[in-house]
Amino acid sequence: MPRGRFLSLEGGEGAGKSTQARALAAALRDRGVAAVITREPGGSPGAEAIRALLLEGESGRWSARAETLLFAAARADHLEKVIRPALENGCWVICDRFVDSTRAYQGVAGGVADAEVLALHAFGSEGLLPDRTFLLTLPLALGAERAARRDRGASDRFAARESDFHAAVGAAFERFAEAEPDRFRRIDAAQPPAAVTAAMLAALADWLP
Ligand code: T5A
Repeated sequence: MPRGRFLSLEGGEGAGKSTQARALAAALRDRGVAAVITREPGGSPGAEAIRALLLEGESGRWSARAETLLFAAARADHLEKVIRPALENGCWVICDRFVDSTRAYQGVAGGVADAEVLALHAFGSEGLLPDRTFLLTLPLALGAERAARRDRGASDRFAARESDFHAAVGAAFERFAEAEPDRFRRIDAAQPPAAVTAAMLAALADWLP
């Protein structure tokens, strides 16, 4: 059984990652590819319990270092219980956020060194990286507007942060994409949903049956 492909979707708040994870999975299944959708933080029962700790409560509930440890622990469980078994069964895994989110949010925007984030990833998740990462790009204001419309004013600990924080996150993702052009594909997420999905499929053409 050939190993499945591991795809991650990254980007700022409201970029459309969850919408596109669903649409991409449906498009892959239409092409006969077995695809599993999952998300971070969360994706396994243990990691979903950690998700609640991370997303609920006061914005200053955890330091960036404590958050980094919690995300790494959640990811280790998610990888062991869900992602690796699916890949070994030949399924493609579409993950809504992965370690690049920790590098951007806790790392660049939160002040934790990238080397420390990656060292924890090496320990917790054996350093596994996605085979391909789609960076969904759109202006911050448009993402915030989409998320606000969806959430009707309610926001979690991260979405509630200042616009400077979100600008730092966006700039960090851009730098990661520039540094790893083999893994990353930038996708214009300001387009209508079907056009975004088509762009991702085009960026997978080399692997599609
Ligand atoms: N986090 C996460 C870290 O700090 N470190 C980490 O290591 C990890 C893994 C997770 C939070 O945790 C932080 C980052 C996050 O702040 P979450 O609740 O899981 O939070 O949510 P997010 O991943 O942030 O997802 P978002 O809330 O930003 O939304 P999505 O998934 O990007 O967007 P989506 O698909 O829900 O779409 C938003 C709205 O826009 C519409 C949708 O219908 C929806 O209403 N929409 C579009 N409208 C017009 N055109 C399009 N192309 C559209 N696509 C979607």
